Amino acid sequence: MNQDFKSQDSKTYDFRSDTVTLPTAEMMQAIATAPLGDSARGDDPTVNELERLSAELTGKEDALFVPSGAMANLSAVIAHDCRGGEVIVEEQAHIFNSEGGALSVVAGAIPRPIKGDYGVLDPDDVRAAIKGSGDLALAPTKLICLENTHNRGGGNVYPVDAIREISAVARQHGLAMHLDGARLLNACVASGLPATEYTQYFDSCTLCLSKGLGAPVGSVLAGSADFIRRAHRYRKMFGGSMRQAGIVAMGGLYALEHNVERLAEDHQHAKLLAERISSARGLRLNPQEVETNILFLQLDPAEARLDAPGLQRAMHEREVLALAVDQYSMRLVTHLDVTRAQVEQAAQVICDALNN
Ligand code: TLP
Repeated sequence: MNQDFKSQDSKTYDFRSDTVTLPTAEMMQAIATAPLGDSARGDDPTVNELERLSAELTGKEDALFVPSGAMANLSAVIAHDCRGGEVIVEEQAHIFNSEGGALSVVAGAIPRPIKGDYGVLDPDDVRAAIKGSGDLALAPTKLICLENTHNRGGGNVYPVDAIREISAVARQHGLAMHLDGARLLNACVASGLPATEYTQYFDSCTLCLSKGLGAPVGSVLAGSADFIRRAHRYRKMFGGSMRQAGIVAMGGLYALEHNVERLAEDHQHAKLLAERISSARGLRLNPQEVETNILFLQLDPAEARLDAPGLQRAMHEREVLALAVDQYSMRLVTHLDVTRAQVEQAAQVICDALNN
C-alpha cells in the first residue's frame, strides 16, 4: 500500500475508482529524474519513449500521449472521420455515457447504442445496426467502438472470439474499429493474453495510465502512423499538446514497466471482497462473475435494509468510500492503494451495514 503521497486521512479506504491512486515514492523518484524537452515539438525523450513502448505493446505503428482517456477516445473518433456518421457503441459504454456527449457535441457523430450482455455485443446485433451510404436519408455507420475491460459491464474481459467476429462484420462493411482500452491491461492480466491478441482486431486503441496502473496523469492512443498524425492535430486543437510533458509521461512509463503484473493482486482483492459480502442480507452479487478489479453489487429493494445511497453513507461513516451508481446498485473498485486487510475491513463494514 502506498502511503508516501497520501493526502487524505490514511484511515480512509477508497474504493470509488482506480483513478484515486497516488504515485509511490519510487514513481516520484523516476519522475524527478525524467529527461525532458518540448514535447509539442517532439523533443521530449520521455514522452517519445512512452509512445514508442505503447506502440510496441499494442502492436501499432505509432502512439500519442494525451492528458486523459476521454481525449484519447475523442481524438480517435474524429481522426476516424466520423462526422455526420454513426458510431456503434454498447449502450453502457463509457464513451457514450460518461464523456460529456463529446461524441456528438465535438466529433459531430451520432452514437448508435446497442444493448450488450455485460457490455459484450452480439455480432448479429452489430450487423443488423449497420447502415450503408446508399440511402441519403440515413447517416452511414463509420465506426464500431468496443470497451475492454467493460467498466459498467462489471470490469469483465471482452472474449477474443466476440471481438474477432465483430471485426469480421466491420471489415465486410468497410468500417473502422476503435477500442476503449482504458483497462486493457487488466483484461490481459486476467486472461493471460498479450495486448496484441486484442488490439490486432482494431484500427486504434487507447490505454489509460492513470487507472489501475497508478500513474498520476495520462492515456495513450495507438494506431497507424497516418492515423496518429491526424489524431495529433486534434490533440493540438483540444489544447492537449503539452510542453515538458515527460514529467507526467514518466509516471506512465514507470507504471508500464512496474505495475502491470501486480494488477492480478487487485483482481484477487475484488474477488475476495465479492466472496466476503455476497451473502449479506439483500445483496445480489455473484463472485464468479468478478473477473478483474471492478465489482457492481445490486441491492434487492424488497429485502435490503438500505438502498445504495444509504449503504454509501453507512460505509462513509466508517471511513470506507464507494459510489452508489443508482438507487439499488453500487460500484467498488480495487487498486494499488488498497491492501488485503483493507478489503477485509471494507467487507466487514458492508456486512455490518446490511445485516445488523
Ligand atoms: N472512468 C472513470 C470515470 O468514469 C470517473 C472511472 O472511475 O471508472 N474509458 C473508460 C472505460 C473509463 O472507465 C474512463 C474513466 C475513461 C475512458 C475516461 O478516462 P479519463 O477519466 O482519463 O478521461
